[in-house]
Amino acid sequence: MIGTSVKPELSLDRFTNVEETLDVRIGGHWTPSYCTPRFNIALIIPYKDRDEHLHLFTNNIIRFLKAQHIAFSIFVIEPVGKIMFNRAMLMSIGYLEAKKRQNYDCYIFHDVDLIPLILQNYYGCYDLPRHIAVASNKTNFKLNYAGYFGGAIGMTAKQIERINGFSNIMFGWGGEDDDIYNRLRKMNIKPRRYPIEISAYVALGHGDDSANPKSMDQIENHLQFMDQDGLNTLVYKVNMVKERRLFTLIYVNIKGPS
Ligand code: NGS
Repeated sequence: MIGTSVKPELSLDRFTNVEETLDVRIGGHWTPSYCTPRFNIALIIPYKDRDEHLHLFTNNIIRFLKAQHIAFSIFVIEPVGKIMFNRAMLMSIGYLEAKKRQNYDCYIFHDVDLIPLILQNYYGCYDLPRHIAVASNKTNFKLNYAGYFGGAIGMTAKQIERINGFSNIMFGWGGEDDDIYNRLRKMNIKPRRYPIEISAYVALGHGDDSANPKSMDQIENHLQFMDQDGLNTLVYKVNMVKERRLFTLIYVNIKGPS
């Protein structure tokens, strides 16, 4: 798969029909009325300060999931206050908060700046965790590296619990996805990918986030502590829940460096 390259059309125009979102229930829930959906998914977006992307993303993904006849709820998890972004921790929180509301078949963790291009990239979960956003224009439609597990991933509750969720200690950009991959590998679980031709994305792109200076060290050294850093040590407080038209926004208080 590494080295193959496809170049789909990058036009976003076809995704901007807001009418398509009108029958979504407040809070961002939808179920097809004409069939029994194969999956009911929670789409979880770790988020901070990306209004424009969020607008574009939700309008696109809703249209996309509807075309796949998948029932969905969209949760946006945002930390309160000036705090370094901790993507993995927000993902764990999103998982717990979604699960509190309903037992979803599949939890999909998604960057807000990635738009799927190919409808065959089915947003469901299987017996193995999935790396869903395999390649984008940012990497010239190539897989970054063999163990790349970033952008968008899909896991069942059982698969998430098996690795104790995600790390709480990785503040700043980078490495948390590598850590998730390592957690899975440590449990002898090998995630799966669709071919790049199917799992291609447009990356909307953004300014540089501050990188996590400790990521390499954390990835290398803390795997052995996987059962001491994750869902079982997660501390947060829900500050406010806002049911927006296209998604449920959950503001959370977490502690960490600013
Ligand atoms: C690696 C990061 C990953 C990141 C990946 C892709 O270097 O978290 O780049 O980046 N690992 C570390 O920093 C240890 S991307 O192509 O999206 O810019 O996902």
